[in-house]
Amino acid sequence: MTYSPARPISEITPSLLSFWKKNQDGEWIERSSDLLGESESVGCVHPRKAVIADFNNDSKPDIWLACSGYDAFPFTRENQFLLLSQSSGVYKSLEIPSSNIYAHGAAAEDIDGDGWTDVLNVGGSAFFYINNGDGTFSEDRTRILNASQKDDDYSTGELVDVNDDGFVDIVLGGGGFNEAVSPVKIIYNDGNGIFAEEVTLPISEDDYNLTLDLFVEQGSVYLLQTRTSPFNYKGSSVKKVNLKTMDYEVIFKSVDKSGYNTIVESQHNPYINGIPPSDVSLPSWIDWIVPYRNRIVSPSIVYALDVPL
Ligand SMILES: [Ca+2]
Ligand SMILES: [Ca+2]
Ligand SMILES: [Ca+2]
Repeated sequence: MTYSPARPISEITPSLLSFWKKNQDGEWIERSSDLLGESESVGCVHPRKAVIADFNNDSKPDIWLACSGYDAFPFTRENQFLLLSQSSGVYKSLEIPSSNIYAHGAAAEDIDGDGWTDVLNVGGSAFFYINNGDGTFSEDRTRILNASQKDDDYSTGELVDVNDDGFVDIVLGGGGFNEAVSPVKIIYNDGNGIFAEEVTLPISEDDYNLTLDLFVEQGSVYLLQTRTSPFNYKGSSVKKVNLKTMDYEVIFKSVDKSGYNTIVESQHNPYINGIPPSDVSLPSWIDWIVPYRNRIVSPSIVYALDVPL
């Protein structure tokens, strides 16, 4: 990103896209000139998540960017963005027309079974972009049936086969600033790409109730959450929800007692080389988590979250 939502909207500038490759010494080397034409290196203003999938079936990964636009009032929103592999060997950047939304999350799977990978969009409501197979996508709001979730404030989602029936299901998280309104939920695929049956996960009993990221692993949903009022975005916690019993346990928690994450309450050793921001008035939270070798890790050097599953 090249802009700051703390600056006036008149100073807004688009993100810059780049490719990096690890060399044999483990160093990251920029390789953008090999894969991006100069005119293709400009992305949307505020990319929030990059989803890797092959959207044009050429066996080369493509990148869908969930974009939210200027992330402060008046939240102007923007079109979603796609980097699509070309036969020339470089990527072409495409804006998805008429996709001017405040997207915070996305996930990719073939939902309608036609062989082309589709996109779940999450940002406020959740709906699909169905891949037409020619680099275009059609908005489809008919597949998630429960009207109650459509206008709620969801910000992250994944497509994963939670019940092992061979069809991906939707896991939605967010909560805005009221988890009771938009609780984390699983919406099951009926086998035809229609999502109707919903299961709601337990509401957090602490003030870490805004879900920023999640994944499903070994029969549990792992939720990365940050705090809301009055400690907005100060501190992070990870909850593990057992899908059989629906019990949850807090397996990681950073407690913000002086404006930033200095104190960690955990049985594990979650912060390695943890470096708090120098400006103690700033909020600080962990952006996202992934499972890796039976542990939960965060890519952030600052936080370096690392706890067992
Ligand atoms: Ca491709
Ligand atoms: Ca499809
Ligand atoms: Ca399923």
